[in-house]
Amino acid sequence: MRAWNAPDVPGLDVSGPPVRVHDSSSGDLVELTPPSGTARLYVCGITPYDATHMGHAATYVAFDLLNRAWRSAGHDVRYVQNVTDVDDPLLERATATGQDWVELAERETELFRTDMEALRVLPPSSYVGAVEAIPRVVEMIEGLRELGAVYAVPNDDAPDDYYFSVTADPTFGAVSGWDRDQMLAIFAERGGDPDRPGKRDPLDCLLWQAENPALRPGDPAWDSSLGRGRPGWHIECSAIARDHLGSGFEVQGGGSDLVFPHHEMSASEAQVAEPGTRFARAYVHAGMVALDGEKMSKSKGNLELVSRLRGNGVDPMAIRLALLGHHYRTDWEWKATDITNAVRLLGRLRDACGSPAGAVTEPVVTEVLSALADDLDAPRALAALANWADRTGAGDPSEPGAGAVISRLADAALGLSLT
Ligand code: 5CA
Ligand code: ZN
Repeated sequence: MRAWNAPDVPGLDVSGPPVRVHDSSSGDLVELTPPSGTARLYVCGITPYDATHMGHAATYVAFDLLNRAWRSAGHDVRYVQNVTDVDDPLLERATATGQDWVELAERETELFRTDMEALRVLPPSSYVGAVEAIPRVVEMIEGLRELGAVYAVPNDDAPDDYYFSVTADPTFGAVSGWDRDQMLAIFAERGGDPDRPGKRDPLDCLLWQAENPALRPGDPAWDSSLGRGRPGWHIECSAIARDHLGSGFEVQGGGSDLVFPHHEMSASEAQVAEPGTRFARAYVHAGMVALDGEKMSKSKGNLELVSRLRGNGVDPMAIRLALLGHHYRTDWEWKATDITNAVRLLGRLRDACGSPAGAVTEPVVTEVLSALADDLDAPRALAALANWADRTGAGDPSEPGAGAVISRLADAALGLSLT
């Protein structure tokens, strides 16, 4: 599937330090030096049934910082992102609103591309839809079946569904570190079906859902060796990541709502399919953005949309700046003042960058690159830029051409265009 256009990334005269990020699995900051020089990143993409909200944008901007920090440190980055272009929430929304599910998915994916481009988010090198990945998904399920990790669950008037047996993975639970009670409490809330009769373990997850016109009329289905049906959710990311990145890639990323079951299950499925390997070296999670006290979500409808702000004439760089003002791992509440403050800061930074001379830049470059390499600390990086702008605004003329250095830095490291 087509991604979006890449913004320019200016080269910097200095390299950034090695990058450390917080790994949910170990609970530690980990330094991930890619053995091949190429850092491999998989970030869970959207389910395209509604427009990009500030929570999605915050998550993709967070991983964009990682992409940029790795590049600043001298690595190439292979970045893969999926689009869950067939799944229950998408089909349910299409049915509820009388739209064709393919058109809905295409329209919302296109809006997402436009939003990402406006926010200067670097596109993935491979952007892969669930539908186009079905052959890989079926292949992977068949491989798991040969290894005894798959079983059929019968339906009344339809062919069997297929489930993944979590007990096939001795390390199941290692991504989230959750105990069974925690898992059971959350599983149903996040797409799981602990009470489905015929399952061997309530936590086993769906791999392949058989076509069932009596239960789900009008749902799409594809022919496969597993019968006519469609893929489950977790196997989608597992199969796409393995296909495009191999095993042991550096980072599996997404919002913290994906820690369990999604990242736990995707990792288990991959590790059972290829015994002795690790799916990802680290699992990195962005905090949840809330609105009116609750997680911003398409299903609840408490949203602030990137496209609405843009439509109201807000500079996309102010939106990006507002997101960067919060450390990616904290949960935070979206407020209109985030934008007013960001607009003001953007003006200060742009004014200072437009000055013929400004405060000395070398320590600012070092601080910004160090802050971002230290678990993507964008608020600390912004504080350094704001401080430089204040000193420049106060008439410190120590360095001719300082503004050009700072605007290159802000663009390369933070994706902020200040010109
Ligand atoms: N298609 C799946 C992932 S394979 C999915 O979760 N799609 S999504 O559209 O619901 O979310 C897209 C991304 O945005 C995911 O990484 C998710 O963790 C993140 N996300 C969703 N809501 C929020 C929020 N309120 N705050 C921060 N990130 C969020
Ligand atoms: Zn995913």
